[in-house]
Amino acid sequence: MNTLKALIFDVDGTLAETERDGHRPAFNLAFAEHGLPWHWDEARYGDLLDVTGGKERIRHYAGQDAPEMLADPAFPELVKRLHAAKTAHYVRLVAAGRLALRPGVAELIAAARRAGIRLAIATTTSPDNVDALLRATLGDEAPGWFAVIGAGDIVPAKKPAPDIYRWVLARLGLPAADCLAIEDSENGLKSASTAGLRCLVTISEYTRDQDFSEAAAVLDDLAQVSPGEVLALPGAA
Ligand code: XBP
Ligand code: MG
Repeated sequence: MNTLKALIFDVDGTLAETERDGHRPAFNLAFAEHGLPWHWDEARYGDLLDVTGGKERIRHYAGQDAPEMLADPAFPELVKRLHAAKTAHYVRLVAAGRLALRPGVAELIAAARRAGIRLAIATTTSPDNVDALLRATLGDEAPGWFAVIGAGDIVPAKKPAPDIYRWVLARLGLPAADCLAIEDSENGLKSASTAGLRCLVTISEYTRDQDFSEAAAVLDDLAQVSPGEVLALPGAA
C-alpha cells in the first residue's frame, strides 16, 4: 500500500541546475577576491563534485593542488572566509534570477501541497542558499511550505552518509517507508537509500554517468511524468 506522507527534496541538481552556473562561479569569485590563482572550470568542477559540501570541496582541492597550504595554521580560517564569500556570491546570483527550477518541480510541489503531502529538504548546501533559491523561484512564502529544512553543517557527515536524511525523518516524525526522496546524484541516492528511503532520481548535468541502480525510478526530469504518478510510486515494502 502506498502510504506516502512526505516528499524530501535534494536541492542542488534536483530543484535546479545550480552547480555549473551558480556554485561554480561563486567559488571562482571568492577565490579571485582572496587573491588565489584558483579557477574551477566546468570539467574540473565535475570531478570536484564527488566531494559534497563547499568547505569540504575547497579543502579537498587544496590537498590536490596546493598541499603545502594544509599545514598552514591559518588555513582553516581561510577556508571559512572563502566559503562565507562564496555563499554571499551565490545568494546574490540566485536572488538576481540566474537559476530556474528544473521542469516539473514547481508542479510536483504544488500537487503535493494540494494532496496534503508534507514537503521537506535534505541537502548538503548551506541554509542561506536554500532560502534564496526557494524565494527567487517560488516566492517569499515558499520556505514556509517546507515542514523541515535540513541543510549544510546541521549534521557533520555529509552525503553520501545517511545522516541528513535521518535528521529530516526524525524531525518529520515519520518512518522512511512513508516518504519519498528526490535526488539527482549517486551520493544523494546512497544517502537516501542508506537511511531506508525509496528514492526517485532525476539525472542532472553532472550526474549522467553515475550508478542509479538502487533508485525506485530514474527520469531525465520530473516533467516526464505527471505529479500524480510521482505521488503514486509504489511503497518500499
Ligand atoms: C550539493 C553540494 C554542495 C554544493 C555547494 O550536493 O555538494 O556542496 O555544491 O554548497 P547535494 P555549499 O545536491 O547532494 O546536496 O558551498 O553551501 O556547501
Ligand atoms: Mg544534488
